[in-house]
Amino acid sequence: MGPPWSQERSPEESLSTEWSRQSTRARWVLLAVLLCGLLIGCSMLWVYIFRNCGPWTCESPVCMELVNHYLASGNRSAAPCTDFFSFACEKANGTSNSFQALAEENKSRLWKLLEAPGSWHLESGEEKAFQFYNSCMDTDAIEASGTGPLVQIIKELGGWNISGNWTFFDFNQNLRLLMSQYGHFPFFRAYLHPHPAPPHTPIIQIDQPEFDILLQQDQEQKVYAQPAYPRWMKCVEQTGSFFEPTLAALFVHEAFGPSIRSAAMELFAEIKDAVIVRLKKLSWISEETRKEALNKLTQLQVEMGAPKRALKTEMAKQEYSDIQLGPSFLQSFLSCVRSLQGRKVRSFLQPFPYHRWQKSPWSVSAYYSVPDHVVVFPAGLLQPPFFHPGYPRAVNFGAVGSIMAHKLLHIFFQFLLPGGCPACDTRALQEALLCLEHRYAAFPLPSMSSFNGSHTLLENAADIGGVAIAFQAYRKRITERTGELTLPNQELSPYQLFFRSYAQVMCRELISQDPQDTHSPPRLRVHGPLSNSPDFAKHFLCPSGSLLNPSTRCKLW
Ligand SMILES: *[C@@H]1O[C@H](CO)[C@@H](O)[C@H](O)[C@H]1NC(C)=O
Ligand SMILES: *[C@@H]1O[C@H](CO)[C@@H](O)[C@H](O)[C@H]1NC(C)=O
Ligand SMILES: *[C@@H]1O[C@H](CO)[C@@H](O)[C@H](O)[C@H]1NC(C)=O
Ligand SMILES: *[C@@H]1O[C@H](CO)[C@@H](O)[C@H](O)[C@H]1NC(C)=O
Ligand SMILES: *[C@@H]1O[C@H](CO)[C@@H](O)[C@H](O)[C@H]1NC(C)=O
Ligand SMILES: CC(=O)N[C@H]1CO[C@H](CO)[C@@H](O)[C@@H]1O
Repeated sequence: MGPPWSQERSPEESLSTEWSRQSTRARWVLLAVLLCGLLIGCSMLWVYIFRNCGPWTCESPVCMELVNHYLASGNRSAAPCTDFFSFACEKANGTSNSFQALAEENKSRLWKLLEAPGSWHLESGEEKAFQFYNSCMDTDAIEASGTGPLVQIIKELGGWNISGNWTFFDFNQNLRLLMSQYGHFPFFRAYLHPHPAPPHTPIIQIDQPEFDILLQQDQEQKVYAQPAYPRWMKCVEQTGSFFEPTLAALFVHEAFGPSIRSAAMELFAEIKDAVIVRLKKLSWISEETRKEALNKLTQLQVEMGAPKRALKTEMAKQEYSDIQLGPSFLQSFLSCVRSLQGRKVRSFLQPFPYHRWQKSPWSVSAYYSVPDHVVVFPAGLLQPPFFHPGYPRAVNFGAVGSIMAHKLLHIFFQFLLPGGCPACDTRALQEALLCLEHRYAAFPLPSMSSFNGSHTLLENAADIGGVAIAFQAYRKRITERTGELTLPNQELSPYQLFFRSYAQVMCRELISQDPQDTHSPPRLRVHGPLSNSPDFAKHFLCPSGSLLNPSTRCKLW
């Protein structure tokens, strides 16, 4: 008896089994060959598609608008490896100014909202914003009321002999009137604001009036010095400052919906991760400082788009109950001044919010607040042509991603200062910083001899790190998820588009450099970081030794 698994077979049986076994094997081989062929064919087709058709171009309306914007800015005959700034920013009749354009565009967005209140369900408080705006725009009525409203105020303040009666004025009485009713402090300046350090107790600061420089007004006048500054812009700005909660809510509703906000938060998270990766690889930092830096990064708060109160429209109702509009525009204006002043004072009596925004949600400047340890990205910045969820990712990472990374690096400025990190490898750090200084000093700046680069080292460091980190985040994103898009009619690969959109943000004509400006002139803010990026040189095929592909690079981040 054999083992149970051995069975006797007849010769025929055994023959047919042998044949069927052979034919099965042949079938398997055939199938394998077919599968292999199919696989090879598919992958060849895939490669072919990718080489010839991919990446897909984005032809949606937002992308086409961006393409037009890019085509209108930049000189495509300029050589990217020697003059990327002209390549991206210079056009036949001057240099485009991205931030100014964005700021103006978004004011015009508020303008449209104020011009067409019909589509809004208005609460009684919000209506006042529109009424104020309309009376500001009604120049005929302002002209028609003549000097009457002004003379009235002059009388109230004791008169002036051109107004007829000149009453002997009571100094204290007048001072009280001026300060309480007109928000004006003739002999000294009094400021009420939170102490810069936690717990931010309100403090009163008294100062002489001579040294009072209205920085904001000064800047705006500079910006609008050449073209006529239209009345609507003045009225939008005034309405914006008196009725900020309402306009903030309208702007957010119009331009910063939940999908934009979540796309911006997602981008921020990826940039922050990339900063952490960099930090872990920094060679000059000591272990203890690295830990401290990582800690700071995890504790950082971010405010995206608008302060939380701007999203709650109910607040606007009571805020303006003390505003009396009319009968003249001047009286409305003064009532608004008083109301705003009262609101500011009252806000100091309330529990402190985590962070008090220093900008309006429609403004275009992001900032990092050292005392509150918070980074703020206003909704006005997260708009086309800097950001849109429907853009190719290269655009969002290159433009707003670089800004986000730049702002995050502000957190580490303290370590770069002399003596800021005694435990670090100070020699390596100083070497990197010196390298940066030399790199920036070597760039030609023909039209601008007055520029002194001694204040710009830290911002240059943040520019260089910002681009490098945003690029790293973008590359990670590209390898993790496919489906990369680029723009039509640009002949730019996604990686090239990344650098193009970074430069676009920096476009600005340099009329005169403020000696106190801590940023480099725009051309340097493009050429400095790009010349330090081996990826830029690689993707634009820059010959080694060309301006933007130097033989050595500074190793700071
Ligand atoms: C564009 O760049 C080319 C090459 O640098 C230059 O010759 C040309 O004048 C530039 N065109 C404009 C409008 O600046
Ligand atoms: C510059 O040219 C563009 C079109 O190329 C035009 O739209 C724009 O108004 C011009 N700007 C000035 C200041 O001439
Ligand atoms: C106004 O008062 C000043 C000084 O009190 C005097 O010199 C001036 O002549 C007066 N002007 C008129 C128009 O009365
Ligand atoms: C000056 O004041 C007197 C009394 O206060 C008043 O009757 C008179 O109308 C005033 N004159 C002018 C020109 O305002
Ligand atoms: C730049 O400014 C620094 C101090 O702010 C000064 O020491 C230096 O001499 C200046 N350099 C030039 C070229 O003006
Ligand atoms: C620069 C720019 O155009 N930004 C946006 C600001 O708001 C307007 C709407 O009026 C948008 O069309 C723009 O894209």
